Formats: sequence, C-alpha cells, structure tokens
Amino acid sequence: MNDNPSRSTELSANIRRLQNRIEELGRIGAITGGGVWRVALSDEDQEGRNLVVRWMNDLGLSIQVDQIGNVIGTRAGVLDCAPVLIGSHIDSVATGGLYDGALGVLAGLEAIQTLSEADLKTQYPIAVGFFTNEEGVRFTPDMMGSAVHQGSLSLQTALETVGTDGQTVGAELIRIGYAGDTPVKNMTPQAYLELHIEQGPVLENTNTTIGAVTGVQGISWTEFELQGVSNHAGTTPMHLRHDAGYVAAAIAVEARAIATDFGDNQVATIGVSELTPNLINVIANRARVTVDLRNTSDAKLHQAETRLIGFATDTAATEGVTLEKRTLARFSPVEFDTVIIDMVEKAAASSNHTYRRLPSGAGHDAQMFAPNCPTGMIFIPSTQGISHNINEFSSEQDIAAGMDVLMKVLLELLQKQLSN
Ligand code: HGY
Ligand code: MN
Ligand code: MN
Repeated sequence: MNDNPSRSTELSANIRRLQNRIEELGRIGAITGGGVWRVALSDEDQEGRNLVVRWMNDLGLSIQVDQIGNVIGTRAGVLDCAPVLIGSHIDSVATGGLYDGALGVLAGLEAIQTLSEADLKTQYPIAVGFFTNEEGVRFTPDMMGSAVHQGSLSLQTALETVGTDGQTVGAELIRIGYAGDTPVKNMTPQAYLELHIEQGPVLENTNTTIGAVTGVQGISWTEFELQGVSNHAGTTPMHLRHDAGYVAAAIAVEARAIATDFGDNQVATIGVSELTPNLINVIANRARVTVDLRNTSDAKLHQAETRLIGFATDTAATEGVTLEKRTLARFSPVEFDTVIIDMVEKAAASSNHTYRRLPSGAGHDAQMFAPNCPTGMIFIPSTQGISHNINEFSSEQDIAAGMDVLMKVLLELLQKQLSN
C-alpha cells in the first residue's frame, strides 16, 4: 500500500470506464429514443441498485443497506472512523437523463477504484452511496433517503408514505429487497461531496466548465385537491357553476404571476394538473394540481406560498369549490461549507478549468448533509441547460473535468483534519 499522499497528485481517473458505467446503468430503464425511466423503488430502480452494488462488491467495499434502502460502500482508511462520503442517487424522474444522480454515484465508484489501483492508503475511510428516492416523483418528499439518513425526516413517516400508485415506501423496499437493517442516522461523514450536472443554463451560457456550488435554494411543493360539481358544459349557466377545472387553471395562472411579480430567483411550476372526468363537454367536478415554488430567499419563498394559498382559497370559495391542500415538500435554502467551496475553486484553477460560484436551482442529497458536516458540490455543464428531459447531456470532456476536480478535492479531504 502506498501511503505517500504526494503521489496522489499524479492520480487520474479512468474516464472511459466511468463513461462505460454511465452508459451501462443508462441501459436499465432505458426509454426508446433516449433517456431513462428508473422511478424510485420500481423494478428498474431495483435493477439499477443491483448493478451498482455489484460494482461495489467488485471493488471489495464493505456495503451497508439501511432501513430506508440507502446503500453505502466503504473503503477502509488508516483511521477507523466516519468516512469522507461521496453520494448522489440512481433513481430518476419518469423522463430522466443518463447523468442526473448517476454521474455522482459512478464518479464516487471511479474515485475509489482509482485510489485502489494506485494502492493509495488514505487517512480517512472513503465511501460512496446512493440514497433512496431523491427525485420524489412517486413518493414525496424528494431527497427522502438522505433526509432520513441525516435525521431531518423520520424513518416511520418515510416508510408509511403512500405513492402516486397507492403503494407504500415500506412495502416497496421489501418487495425490491432493499429494506436494510443498518439503522438510519448511524453516521455523520467527515465531509460529504457530490458531483452533479448543473441541470440549468448558467455554466454553458458563461462558457464555464466547473461550478463551485454555494448552496441549494428553498423548495416548496403544494398539492391542491379541488371538489366542485360536474354538470353539462352547454346547459349550465355560468353563475351556477362549481368548476374545479377553472380553479385549477386559475391557480396555474397565479403561480406564473407570482414568479413574474417577484422576479429575481423566484420560480414556479405546475407539474401535475389532472381533471375528472376530463371530458370536453363536462364541467370538471374534481381537479388535482401541484405547485413547485423555489427561491434562494426563505423569506420570499414564504411570501410566495402565502400569496398562492390565499389566492387558491379565495378563488375556490368564490367558485363554490372545496379545496384541500397538502404540503408535499418544504426545504429551506442551505449554504455549503466555504472551506469546500474554496477547495473546489482551487482544484479547478490548478487544472486551468474555468469555474464560477453559483447556487443550485435543483434539490440534492447534499443539502441534507450540509447542516451536519462540511458539505460541497461540484457542477459540470448541462448541454442547453436541459435536465429532467430525455435529451439531458454532458460531454465526456466536461465529465473528465468534473472527475478531475472531484479527485483533487477528495484527496485533500481524505488527508485533511476538517473542523466540524
Ligand atoms: O426536485 C428536485 O430539484 C430534485 O431533482 N429532486
Ligand atoms: Mn439529481
Ligand atoms: Mn433530478
């Protein structure tokens, strides 16, 4: 075993092997025409998990599956203590790309394999993990597994969560064989690091290769269930209508108005809008609509939520439609560790990669670790800023740059005493 950390500067990962793994994992749940469907706790997620666990086994990692199905593989260090953890997710949205989440997990595997092939001993153990249900499209909230791992969501609440198809998280974990017995909240890493695609246009539009991520913006997911009265589209006078479809549409228009009026970083998305009976000549008696609000400022996000809910409540009352609302996810903005942000910038500069600081518009498992240990993220560009779309793409050159920065920061973390 080589314990000369200075040799570590010569370490370079095998990008072809990383690309091959991205493509191999991408064949699981592959959508004809491109992209992946690997929704949390589905058969496809199970198959993807099994593949990554096989790769962890091939590397001789000590593998733990916890009670919410998070999987962490660890390579021992000189010290017998909590590891430096590289993580992300392998579940996807229903119209996912090859890189969202998968890049971070497979880059972690590649980093460990590179260390082992160099026979390099590290002070701290290093671990790579994938967390259950990061996307939150079948079971809410998103980042479920990492939230339970770090104690901000109770295991029981998560296991009892009923998905969009009526199944519970607990039952599905058992069905796919990932209801582990390692207790959750069992580990706070020395540090947590995540390589991820930006999923937005900033890096590409500014010709920048590396993002030194400063934090994650606040996220608010609300579901409105509206109950009106079905009636004939032609015979029912307008003043006698209780049109759930109209209220759902009004909520959608108001969500966009909030983003327009607030400006700055405020975004608003109507992701789900379902009418019942959904027929051209029938006034909808039921509607389900979801609103995703995000802002880097928690205070402004609260203002946006208050305006949205006030509008929805008043509009439903005026229309004589009952309204039930459910908060599906609510995360305040988080800041990442300035020491790690500096490390990312220094590592990028040392390899002459262009870099810049930016907040993350998307949620990530990293945000669940940020309150508890030094945490940071490295972004690489998304072509045309596209993600949560089958056309998501990042170039091999940018992946190599992200891997290069990850290795450099990792090696520093693995040998460095970090103040907690
Ligand atoms: O919703 C998000 O930002 C993440 O993709 N789960
Ligand atoms: Mn992701
Ligand atoms: Mn995602």
